[in-house]
Amino acid sequence: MTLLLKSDAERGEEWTRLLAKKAPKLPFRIWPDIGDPAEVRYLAAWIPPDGLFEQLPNLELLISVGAGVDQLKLADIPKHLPIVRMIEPGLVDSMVEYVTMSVLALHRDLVPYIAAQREQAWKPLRIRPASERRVGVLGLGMLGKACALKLAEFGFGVAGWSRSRHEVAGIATFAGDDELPAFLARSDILICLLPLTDETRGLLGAELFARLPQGAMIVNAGRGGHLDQGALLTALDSGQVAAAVLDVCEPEPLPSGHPLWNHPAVLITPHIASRSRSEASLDAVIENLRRHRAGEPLIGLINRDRGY
Ligand code: NDP
Ligand code: OXD
Repeated sequence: MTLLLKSDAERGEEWTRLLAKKAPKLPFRIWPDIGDPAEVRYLAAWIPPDGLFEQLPNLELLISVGAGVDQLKLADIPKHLPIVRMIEPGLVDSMVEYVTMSVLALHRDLVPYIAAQREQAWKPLRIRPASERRVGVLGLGMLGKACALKLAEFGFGVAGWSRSRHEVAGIATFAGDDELPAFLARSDILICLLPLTDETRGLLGAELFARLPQGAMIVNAGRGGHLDQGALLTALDSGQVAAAVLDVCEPEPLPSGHPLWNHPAVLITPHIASRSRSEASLDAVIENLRRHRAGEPLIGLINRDRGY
């Protein structure tokens, strides 16, 4: 009943140390040292190497070490294999911090102030109360809902959009493609926390920008593939979009010389909004292994047809 990890060296060292305390009887291997392939029942990975599934005839569970599963080639993963994603509180806390930081930076005019500082210009702008700014969160899942609730505490008018209808106290909720235009029309700051799927790829494009209020601002902490980067540059140049905070881009890293790097209205971070924390993610893995053995529902089980 071996657990095999395919990840970076840092996570490998931490899991080895923590498993010795938390689950000393669980056989644990770090790829490429897989031992007897027939013994491997559980695989935890970000991107499984090509051909690994064919090598592991008795694999029973695939665990994504991140919250997203878009990095997996779902079509190449044996159909019978359940896939779970990482659900742990640290991932949520870090994303709430990042999104709060970004929204406050945009709301409090940090982008023009950075530009003014470069010119040694002292240019105070009117402080706009949070109650005069409407924030929209694309995606009301584990991350989007927590961010929406935190932002509401500042007094922003917060709304969220999801595929199915949600009810969240203090948040205006919109569901499905039919309600997207109304949601966008009231989003002065738009945050993307959607999973990347066939349906959401390229959603942050020219058509969506045109539906936002003039001078809206964007935070993309989902995936680079959600954003049409060329359309963003056009919208920034026309003033339809006033500023953007991008934690993700396509490709990553953004190629040197790309016009987004030096755009005065764009803040870029290197996909650091959140990351699963070793101890809590290992606890989540151990709990899912227990559930799997006991035949109980798995936490974070993805629906392959939806792609998230
Ligand atoms: P969840 O699966 O919990 O939530 C996804 C949300 O998106 C749900 O509300 C879902 O609707 C909604 N959604 C999905 N597809 C559509 C659609 N076609 N139309 C409308 N709504 C849709 O995901 P998480 O909140 O855990 O994570 C979201 C994403 O954040 C991850 O997939 C990953 O890409 C990204 N991420 C980025 C990180 C970073 O560091 N930048 C770190 C971690 C995650 P419904 O509720 O109806 O199902
Ligand atoms: C994730 C990520 O999905 O790191 O966890 O982006």
